[in-house]
Amino acid sequence: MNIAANPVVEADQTVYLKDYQKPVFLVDSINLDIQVYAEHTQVDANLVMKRQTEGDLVLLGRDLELKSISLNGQVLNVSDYTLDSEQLVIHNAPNEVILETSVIIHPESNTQLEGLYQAASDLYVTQNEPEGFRKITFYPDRPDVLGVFTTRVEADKKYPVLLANGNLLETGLVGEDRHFAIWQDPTKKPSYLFACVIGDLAVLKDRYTTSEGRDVALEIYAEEKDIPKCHIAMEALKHSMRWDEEHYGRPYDLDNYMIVATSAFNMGAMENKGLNIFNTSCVLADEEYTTDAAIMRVQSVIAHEYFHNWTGNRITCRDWFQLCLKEGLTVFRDQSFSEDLQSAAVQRIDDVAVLKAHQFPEDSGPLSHPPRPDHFVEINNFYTATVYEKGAEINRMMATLLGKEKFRKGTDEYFRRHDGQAVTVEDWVAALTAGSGVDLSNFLTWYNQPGTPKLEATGEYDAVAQTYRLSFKQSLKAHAKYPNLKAVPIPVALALFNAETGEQYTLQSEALFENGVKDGVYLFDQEQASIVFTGVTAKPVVSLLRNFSAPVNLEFNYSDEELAFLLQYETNGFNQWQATQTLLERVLLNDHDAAIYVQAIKNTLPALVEKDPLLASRLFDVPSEGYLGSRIDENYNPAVIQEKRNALLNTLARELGQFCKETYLALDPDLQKDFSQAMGVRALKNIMLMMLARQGDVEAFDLAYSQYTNTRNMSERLGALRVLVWNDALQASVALEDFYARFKDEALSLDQWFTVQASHPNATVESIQTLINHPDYDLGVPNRIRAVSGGLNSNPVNTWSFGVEHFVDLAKYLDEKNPILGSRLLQVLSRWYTLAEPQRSDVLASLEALKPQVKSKNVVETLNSMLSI
Ligand code: B3K
Ligand code: ZN
Repeated sequence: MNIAANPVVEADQTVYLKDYQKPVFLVDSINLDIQVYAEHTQVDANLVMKRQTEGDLVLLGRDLELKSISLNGQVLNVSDYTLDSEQLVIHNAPNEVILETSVIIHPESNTQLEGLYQAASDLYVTQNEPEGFRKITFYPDRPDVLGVFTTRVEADKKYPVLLANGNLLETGLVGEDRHFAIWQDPTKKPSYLFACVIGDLAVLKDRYTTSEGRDVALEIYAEEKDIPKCHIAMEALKHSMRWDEEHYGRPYDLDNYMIVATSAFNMGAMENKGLNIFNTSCVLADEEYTTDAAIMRVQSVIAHEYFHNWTGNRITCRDWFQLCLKEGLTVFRDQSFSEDLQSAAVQRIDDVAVLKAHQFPEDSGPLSHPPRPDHFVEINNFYTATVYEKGAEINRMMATLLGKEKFRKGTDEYFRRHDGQAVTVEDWVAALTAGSGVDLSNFLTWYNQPGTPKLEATGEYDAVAQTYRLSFKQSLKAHAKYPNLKAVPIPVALALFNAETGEQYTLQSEALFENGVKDGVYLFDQEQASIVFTGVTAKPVVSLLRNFSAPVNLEFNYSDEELAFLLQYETNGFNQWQATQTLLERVLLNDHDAAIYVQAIKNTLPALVEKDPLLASRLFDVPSEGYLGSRIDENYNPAVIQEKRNALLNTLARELGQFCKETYLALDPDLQKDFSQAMGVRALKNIMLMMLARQGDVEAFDLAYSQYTNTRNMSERLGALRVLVWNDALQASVALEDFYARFKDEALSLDQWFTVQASHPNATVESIQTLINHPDYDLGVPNRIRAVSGGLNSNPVNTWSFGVEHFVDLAKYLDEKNPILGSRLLQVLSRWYTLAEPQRSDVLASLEALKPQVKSKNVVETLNSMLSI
């Protein structure tokens, strides 16, 4: 049979970037009529299409029952087209086509959460990115086909809310029990941005006036009881709209913006044009029910989806290989937005911590791929930390190099050139180059090759000449699939400090990049190079990669004293934190003494607690067991890491005990001037409390229990609950019971109840099984699955023992029911090959045994990659 989809799908199902071909037909408009019934849904589509190039008319469709099809008014016979499980091909189609199809689909039994699916007894929603629309109707379901959508939705009146993208044109009744709504989206869009919602939901309304004077109706739809938890999201939405006008000159372009919350969702949220669909976890925010971290996440995801309106929707991707074009840029934009909401240093710390904990290990293991991959089997497997987070870092590097003004000129040029188009990473870099006047073309190398570069630096001080020479060398580990690795441009933001006075030098060097900012940025873009600073009057301490100016592994031969110096004197909060991390990593992995860290923290903390309590709290971050494990490439023994980390925590608890108690008792979140400060104080107090408990302070559990009881705030309550549960305190069970009774009808809070138990350091196969057997555990709700699995996985000793079976079983179960999630969860085991024997062989055997039992492209591709090490 002729399979002529674009890009070409080969027999082994791998799709290659090099095979990209323009669409044969474009769609001018599509009229959809979606009629929802209890046992099925009928979708009628009318597509007006024009030929662009020679070839067959290919419409993609999956799990569709074709009832009728006609072309330009003529009913087609089965001999006029070829239909298989993935597509419908019409040979010899004329140049202008009006195609009418009618299909039956089954959202009521769709557990994959892709296409149109029933998310709850009273709610139907869609998820079409990347390839879900083909599960709704036959369509050239690819991002470079942009059409005008008109959507009629019809359903029983027990679903009063009928939404689709764009403007509401008409509503009406159909007989006694049914009604309809017709929506039209004036903007041309690819099918992955189509959405509709049918349900019984309440709504929070507000308005926003854009910089152009457009009056926009804002609506957040959720369950009635959750509406009071939607105010923070609404404020964040308005804030994002203003922020994008001010920072990127991008106003909103429709008269309404709707957000719908559902708990049955595979990821955080989806940027459908004018009708975002969100996981409840990324909309609902209220200090009584959600933690501070969750509140920050809500704001950043609201911003992220809103920012997609320009970076993703108005300018979209030519093909799915370009995914990082929209995701990397939008993550960079939401990170910058969040830096304005709280301590900017802490936002950067948190973003880098995610990058290092997820993207670095991904990029050094069997799932490593370039931010823009050049082949895939299942695109859903490529919504990865590399595409998102490393993609964001590439944009950040270019922005750092250009400085604010030139970067803005570059993005202006991108929007000017490509509005309304489906483009590539090359187009983005070319527009930035043209707009800024700075040639950025060699940044394309970052997009095209995998791996985290190693950046080795050395420094030489010449006291007589008063010069300081910094030499750099970069290298990448060989990669079987990408043999021709090239040097990448690395912006190194740096500062020199006078080791005697602690003051920062004003940098003098001709090699610094002129980007209009005070701090120095050196663009290192060769395999080796050096830079000389003059006027360095005393031996300096150098601070490199300030604000983490490039996603590389830095090696510099610091002494512990120099790191302690940076902890105290560096004014860049991120590098202050980085110094603590490097120091502690040495204690943990190379048996250095912790005393230097303890002293430096004692010197630094008091003033910092006043200034930035959130940053102060982060300076207590002890690298997690998972992160430490990811730094070990062979003979990894999770139990040894756990033991060392516990020993360090015990030392810190002992050495800092008094300090922790005083800090805990002195701080009051209710006395802080704003949310960000209060959040910092809460974070710090929770850490102090954990330290006190570890130190064996008899009072610690009483303090924890009283914190648990005397608060309405979830961060405080959960922080206390964690201390009690993880330390098996006497009060643990009564607090757990209380928590359950309070929050049993609040799904997101109840997720926390599951997580706190699943993440108990001494969780066992039995304790996890008890959670899974709990009546509130539900394999149909991804958030609940993640609550337990994520908790379990926070203790690698558990992940790599009884956790292996847990994750393998989940992948097997979800393979058919929800392969996107199944594949994602299986990835937890991707670094199995680094384990010491006999664990390594045991895990390998479990993975091999899974192979014949799974079928989905998602799980199979992930498993094959994991095993091809
Ligand atoms: N674009 C969506 C992700 C869709 C994932 C499909 N598996 C969310 C986001 O990045 O905003
Ligand atoms: Zn996104």
